[in-house]
Amino acid sequence: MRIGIVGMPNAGKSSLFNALTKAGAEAANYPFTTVEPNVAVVPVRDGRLEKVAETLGAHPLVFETIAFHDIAGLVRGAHEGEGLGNQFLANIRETDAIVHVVRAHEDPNVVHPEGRVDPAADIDTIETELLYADLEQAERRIERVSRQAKSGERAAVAENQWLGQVIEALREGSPARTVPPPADAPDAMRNLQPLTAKPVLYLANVGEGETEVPPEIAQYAERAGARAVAVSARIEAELSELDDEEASAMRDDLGVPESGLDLVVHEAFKLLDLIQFFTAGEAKEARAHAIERGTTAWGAAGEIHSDIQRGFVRAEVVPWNELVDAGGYAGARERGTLRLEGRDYKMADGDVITVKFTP
Ligand SMILES: Nc1nc2c(ncn2[C@@H]2O[C@H](COP(=O)(O)OP(=O)(O)OP(=O)(O)O)[C@@H](O)[C@H]2O)c(=O)[nH]1
Ligand SMILES: [Mg+2]
Repeated sequence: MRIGIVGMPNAGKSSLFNALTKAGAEAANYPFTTVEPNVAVVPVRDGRLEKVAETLGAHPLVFETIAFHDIAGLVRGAHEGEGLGNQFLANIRETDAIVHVVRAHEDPNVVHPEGRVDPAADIDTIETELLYADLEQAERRIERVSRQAKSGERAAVAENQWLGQVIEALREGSPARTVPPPADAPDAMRNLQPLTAKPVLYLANVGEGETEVPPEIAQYAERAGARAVAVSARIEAELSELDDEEASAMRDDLGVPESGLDLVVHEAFKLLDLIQFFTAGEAKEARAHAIERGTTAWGAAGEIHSDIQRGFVRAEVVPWNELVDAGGYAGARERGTLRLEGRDYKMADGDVITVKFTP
C-alpha cells in the first residue's frame, strides 16, 4: 500500500515525512529491509490486534504498513517540467492514494512560493497541475491506443473511447475519477494511472497549538467528497525526536493531541477502502492483513501464504471481539462463536482466521 505526498514547496511535506519515518523506524517489525530515502514505511497500529495478542499471549505483533512517498514541491507549471515537477509526478503515479499537504500556518519565517498564505488557492494550483499532468499522459496514451483500436479489438476500442472521455473531462477541469472505468478494458485504468483518480486526504498543516481544519480547507474537501485532517507537521517532526515521556510533556504544554500522526496514518489507510483480518497463535506472532472488501476465505488464505491457499481445507473464523470475550480459541469454540467456514466465505473486518490445510 503506497501513498504519495503532494503539495506546494515549503508546505510541510518533508516535515510530515520525517515524523512518519521516525514513527516507522520505531516499529521493529515491518516487512521491508531496504527502504528508499524518500519512502517511509509506517505501521498501521490497530488496537484490536493488540487485544487479540494479549488474550492469546501472542507475540510479536506485526501490523499492516503503509509506504509514504515524499516528493519535491509542485509549482505552477510542474506538468511542463517546471521545477522537475514532471519527474516527481511520475514517481507517485504508481501509488494508491494521495495525501495533499496544504500550508495553513502563518509563520512569516517560512517563505511561501507565491508570497501569500492562501490554502484554497494552493489546493487549486496543485490540483490543476495534477489535471494537466493527467491530460498530457492521456493524450500520449490515446495516440497509441487509437491506432490499436483501428483493428477493432474490443479492449482497445473500449480503452480508446474511455480515454476520449477522460481527456474531455480533464479539459473541462474535472478529475479523471469522474469518468467510470470501462468494463471492456479492465487494464485501462492501470495503463494510465491517473493522479486525479486516486483518493485524496487533505492535510492542513496548521500552526503550533491549532487543532482544527481551517474552514476553507474543510469546505474544499467536503465539495470534493474527501476528508481533511489538521496536523502541525513541524511539531510532529520535533516530537518524533523526543523520547515518549518528553514528547507527552511537550504535547501537554502545546495542547497537541496524542494521536496526530496516528490520525494521519489511519485516515490514509481508510482512503484505500480495505478491511483487515488477523492471524494469531498462542506464543506465535499476531499479524494484521489488509484485503479488499469482499475477499473470500480462500483469498485470505493466499494472503497468508500460497502453500496455505493451495492446501486449503476449511477456515476457523471468529470475530476479534468474540475471541477476546471468550478468553481464547478454546472458549470461543465452547461458546460457538468460532465457526467453520468454507473457501467461499466472505471475510469480515476484524475476523481472526485459522486456515486448516493439507501441506
Ligand atoms: N511554523 C511552522 N513551520 C513549519 C511547519 N511545517 C513545516 N514548517 C517549516 O517550513 C519549512 C518547509 O518545510 P518542509 O517540510 O521542508 O516543506 P516541503 O513541503 O517538504 O517543501 P519542499 O520539499 O521544498 O517542497 C521548514 O522550515 C519547516 O520547518 C509548521 O507546521 N509550522
Ligand atoms: Mg520536501
